Amino acid sequence: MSEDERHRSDLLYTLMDTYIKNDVLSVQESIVNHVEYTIARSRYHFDDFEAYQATAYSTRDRLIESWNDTQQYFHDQDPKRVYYLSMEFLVGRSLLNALYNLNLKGLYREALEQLGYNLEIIKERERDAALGNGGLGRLASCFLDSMATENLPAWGYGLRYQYGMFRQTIQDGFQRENPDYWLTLGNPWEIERPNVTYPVSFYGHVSAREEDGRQIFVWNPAEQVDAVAYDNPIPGYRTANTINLRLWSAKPSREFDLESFNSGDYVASILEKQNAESISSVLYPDDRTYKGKELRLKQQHFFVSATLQDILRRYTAQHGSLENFSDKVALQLNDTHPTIGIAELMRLLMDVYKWGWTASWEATTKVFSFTNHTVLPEALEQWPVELLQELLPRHMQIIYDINWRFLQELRAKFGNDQAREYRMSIIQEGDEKMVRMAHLALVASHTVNGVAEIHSELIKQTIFEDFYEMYPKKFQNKTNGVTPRRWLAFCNPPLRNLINETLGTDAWISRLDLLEGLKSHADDGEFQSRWVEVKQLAKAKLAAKIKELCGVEVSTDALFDVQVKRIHEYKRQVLNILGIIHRYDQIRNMSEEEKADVVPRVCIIGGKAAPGYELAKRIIKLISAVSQRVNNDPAVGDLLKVVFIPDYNVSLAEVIVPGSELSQHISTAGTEASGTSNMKFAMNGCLIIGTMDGANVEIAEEIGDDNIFIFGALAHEVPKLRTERADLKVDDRFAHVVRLISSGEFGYADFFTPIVDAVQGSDYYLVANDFPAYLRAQDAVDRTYKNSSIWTRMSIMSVAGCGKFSSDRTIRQYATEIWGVEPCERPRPPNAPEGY
Ligand code: GL9
Repeated sequence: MSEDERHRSDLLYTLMDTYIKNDVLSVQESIVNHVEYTIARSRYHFDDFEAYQATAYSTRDRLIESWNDTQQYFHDQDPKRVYYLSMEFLVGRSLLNALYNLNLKGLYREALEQLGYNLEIIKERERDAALGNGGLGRLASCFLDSMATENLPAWGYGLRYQYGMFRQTIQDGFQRENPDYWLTLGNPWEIERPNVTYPVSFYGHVSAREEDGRQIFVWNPAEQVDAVAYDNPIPGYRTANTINLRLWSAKPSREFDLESFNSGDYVASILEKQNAESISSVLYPDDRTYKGKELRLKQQHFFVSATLQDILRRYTAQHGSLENFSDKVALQLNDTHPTIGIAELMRLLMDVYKWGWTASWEATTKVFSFTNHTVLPEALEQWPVELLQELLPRHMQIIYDINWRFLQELRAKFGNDQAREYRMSIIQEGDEKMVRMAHLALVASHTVNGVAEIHSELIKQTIFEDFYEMYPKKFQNKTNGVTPRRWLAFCNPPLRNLINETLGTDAWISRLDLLEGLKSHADDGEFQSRWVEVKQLAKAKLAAKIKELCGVEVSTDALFDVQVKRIHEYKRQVLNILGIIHRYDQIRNMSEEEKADVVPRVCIIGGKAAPGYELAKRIIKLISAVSQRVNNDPAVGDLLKVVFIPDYNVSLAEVIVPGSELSQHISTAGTEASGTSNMKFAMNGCLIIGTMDGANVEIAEEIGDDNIFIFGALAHEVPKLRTERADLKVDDRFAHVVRLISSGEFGYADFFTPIVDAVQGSDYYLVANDFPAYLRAQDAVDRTYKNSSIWTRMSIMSVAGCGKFSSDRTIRQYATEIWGVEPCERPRPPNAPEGY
C-alpha cells in the first residue's frame, strides 16, 4: 500500500465509524434525518405514512451495512453459490420482518413511541409487494428468508414488475380487477443500481461464419433493451448474513438503434424506444395457463438473459475466466418459467465465450436443476416454434440441436420407438409445432423435484413417466415448507410468547423441530386455557378485519372456518359452498330446541380468480350470493355467517391464519401439488379438514391422523371414479343443494348454470362423489368443537408436530441433495452493536 492509499484507507475507516449505532437516540436521529433529508418533509411535522417511510429508510441503512459485508465475505470466501431463478416473489411487507430479523423491533418501537408514533400503526402503511400469483411465488420468498437464515451463499433473481398482482374488489358480488401500481409512493426497500445494466436482445436473424476452422454463429438482433438491477436486501434471522434479491427492470437501450435517430423522425424514435419498459411492467395474473403470449416469452428471456450475464460477469470478474464455473455455481429453475435460460446459457458460452458444444453442454447440464409445481397439464408451458423462431432465432436453433442430440440418446437407449420419440421430443409435432419447455428443462437439468411426497411420486407416473424411465436418478422430492418467522413468530406474537414461556427458549424459531416439546403440555388444563386465550385474541383481530372489509359483525364465540387460496375448480371452493348451503338449509328448518345444539360458524372464504377464468368468477359470485342470503336470514342469526374477504394477499393472510380454527384444503386427491397455507394454518394451531392430497398427507403423518379431519377419495381411486361417475347414485342432500342453486334460491340461477352443470355433468373434480364424506367430516368437526379440551389438544398437537414444515428444513435439503452448497456464515463483527 502506498502512503497515499494508507492515508485514504485510515480516513475512510474513521469516517465510517465502523457501524451505525443502535440505541434509542441514534435510531431517532436516523429516522428524523430521513424525514428531513430523504423524503424532504419537516422534522417538526410528518404524518404516519412519512414516519413509515423514514423508519423504512432507517432500517434499510442497517440492512445495507449487513448486505455489503456479507457480499464482501462471500467474495473473500469464494464458496460455491446458488442462484434461485423465479419469475415470481410474493414478498408482502418488509418493515416488521426486517426489524425482527435484525433483532431491532423493540428498539424501534420505543424510539418511535417517544417521537409520538406507534410502530403497529405505521407498519400498516406499507404496500404489499405482490410480485407473484400465489403459492409458487410465496414459496420463493420463504426460501429466500431460509437461505439467508441458513447462511447460504445464495441470491434470488426475478423481475421488478411495476404492476403487481391485481387488486380485487367485489362489486355487487362480482370480482373486479384493479391495477396494482405499487411503486407510486416509492419503495424504500430497493436499491437502484443504474450502473448494473445489461443489454438484452430480441428478433433479427442468425448468420454463420468460419473462424479458426470452426463454425461461429452470430445473432444480429433487431431489438435491444437494457435490464437495470434493483437490489432488495434479505436479512437472515439472528445471523449477520443479509442476502440479495436482484430484480430486473426494463429500460430503453442506451446504445442500440442510435442510427435510427438520424432517420428524421426523432419523436417517433423516442416513443418507439419507450416501449421497452413494457417488458417488465406487468405480472401475468393467469394462474398456470399461459396462452402463448409473446410478451410473456419476452419477459422470460429478458429475465434470464440479464441474470445469466450478471452471474457470468461476476464469476469472471472474480476468477479471471469461466474455468470451474460449473463446480462453483448452481442454478435453480422455479418451474419452467425460466427454462429459456438453458438455451441462453448455451448461447452465451458458445457464441460469446467461444466454448464448443460439448463443453457448453457439460457445464449447462451441471448447473441447472428444475422444480415442478403442478400436475395440471394446462400448466406445462409450450411456445409455438414460429414465435420462438421469430423472437429468439438463435435460441430456436440451439433448442433444435439439443433435441437432435436428445433423440439420438433416446434411440441408443430404447431403439427405434417412434411413439416414444413423438411423446418425448422437445418439439411437439402437429399443425402448430410447439416447444415443450418442461421437456427442455428435464433434458438439461441434473435434477427435477416435486414439492411434496405424493406429488413427486405422481409426476413419475403421469406427466413425466417417460422421462422417469429414461432418467430415474434425476427425480427427487423436496417437500415444501414455510418460514416460521413470518408465519408464526412475527404474525402471532401471543402464541410466540406462550411457546417461548412453555419451552423456556425461543430457539424453536430457527429450529422448528423443537416445537415437539409442546406435546407433553397438550393435556395440561391450565396450559390449554392459555392456549384458548391466545386463539381468542387472534380471533378478535380477525373479526375486526372482517367488520372493516365486509361490514359483517361476527361473533368470536363461533367456530372460524376458513378457505383462502386462488379460486380454482380443482381446489373445490364449490364443495365448501355446497356444504355451507346444506348447513344453512338444515338450520333454517330446525326447531329452537334443535338450534340450541348447533355449533355456530363463521365461514370465511377469500381468493382471486384469474381475470380470464369465467367459471372461477362465477364461483365468487355464488359465494357472495349465498352470504347475502344467509347473513340476512333472521332464522339463522349467529348460527351461521358467510363472508367473502376481498383482495386476499400476504398481509391479510398474516391476520387470517392466526385467527382461524378450521381451515379447508379439500382439493381432489392428486391435484394439489403441495399447498403451503395448510402448513401455515397448522403451525398456528388451526385444525385442518382436508383430502389426502399434497402436503396434507405428510401433515397428517407428522401431527397424527387423529389430529386432522381427513376425508374423500384417494389419489389412486380418482381415475376409476371419474370413469364410473355416470353410473353412481347421487346423494339426496347433494341433489337438493344443487337444486336450491338452480331453482334461484340465491338469485342469478342462469348465471350459476355452468357451476351446476360442472358438478352434475362429468364432475371431473368429483365434488358429488366426495360430498357425503365431506359432510361426515364436517359433522366430526362440530362434535369435536363442542369438547373444548379435545379440540385444544388437537390444536396443540398440530403446532407441536409442525417442525418438518419449516422452509429451513426444505432449504437444507436442496442445499445438500441438489445444489451441493454449504453455509457461509459471516462472523459477527467484534464490537458490533446490539442486533448486528
Ligand atoms: C403451486 C401448487 O399448486 C401448490 O400446490 C404448491 O404448494 C405451490 C408451491 O410449490 O405451487 N403451483 C402453482 O402453479 N401454483 C401453486 O401454488 N400457483 C400459484 O402460485 C398461483
